[in-house]
Amino acid sequence: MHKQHVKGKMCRASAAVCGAVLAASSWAAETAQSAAPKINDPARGWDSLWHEVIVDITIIGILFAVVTAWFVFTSRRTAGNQTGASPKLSAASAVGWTVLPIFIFLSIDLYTAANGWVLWNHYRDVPADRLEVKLESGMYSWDYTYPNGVRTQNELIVPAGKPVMLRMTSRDTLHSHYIPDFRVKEDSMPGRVTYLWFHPTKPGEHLVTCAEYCGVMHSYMAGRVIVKSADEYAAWMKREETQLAAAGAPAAAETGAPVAKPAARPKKT
Ligand SMILES: [Cu+2]
Repeated sequence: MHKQHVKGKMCRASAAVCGAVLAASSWAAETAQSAAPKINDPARGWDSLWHEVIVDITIIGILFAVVTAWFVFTSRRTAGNQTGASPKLSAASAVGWTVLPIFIFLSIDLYTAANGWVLWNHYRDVPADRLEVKLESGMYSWDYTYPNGVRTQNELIVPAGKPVMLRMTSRDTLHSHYIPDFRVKEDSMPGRVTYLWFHPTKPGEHLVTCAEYCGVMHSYMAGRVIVKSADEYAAWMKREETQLAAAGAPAAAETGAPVAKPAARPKKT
């Protein structure tokens, strides 16, 4: 009995110690995490805003349906020769019936719009630690140039876990680089540099398509984002670099990127 009691005490004591250690380690982990720059992935923000809007309009839709049904039911004609006798509305209640719904629905709209502005800032705020690729679009292909001069066409190969930024321009007409899975779409146009960024987190393949009518072959202007694991990406890039060197291509600095003008830098990077 005594032994059990002592054992119980020890258990409680060690649980307290364990708890303290766990709390300390989670605090340390949180501190380390907050030290690393936080990535505000717009794709997640886009999804939650979309979800919010769907919930809002569903609730509003049900509310309106119920109120309408109630009016239809309570104001129905109950006798064959019955004539309408609507109650007189005072000026105060007329104003109330107008102002209150406006106030409620406008506040919902403004709240959603404010969240939209926050999300827009996330779309424009590119993480400093990123892979930057230049894109020149043209009728009808997507031409990517990596910082070391490696080029690909219609296939953007990127490592998982690193934000990717595209600096885009066009050699002919207006195109729009759209990656539905990452919820990003941005025009590319001649004489101007635009940008977009996304955060691939796991290996996989994603469709790229042109979202701006650019000519008769517009619908064939499809490509892919291929997300590889960091190791596979490094191996692929090494092979490409070797091939580039073997082909005797001049260094990246000489070939220049397809973008001739200095790219407009997004603020806060
Ligand atoms: Cu196009």
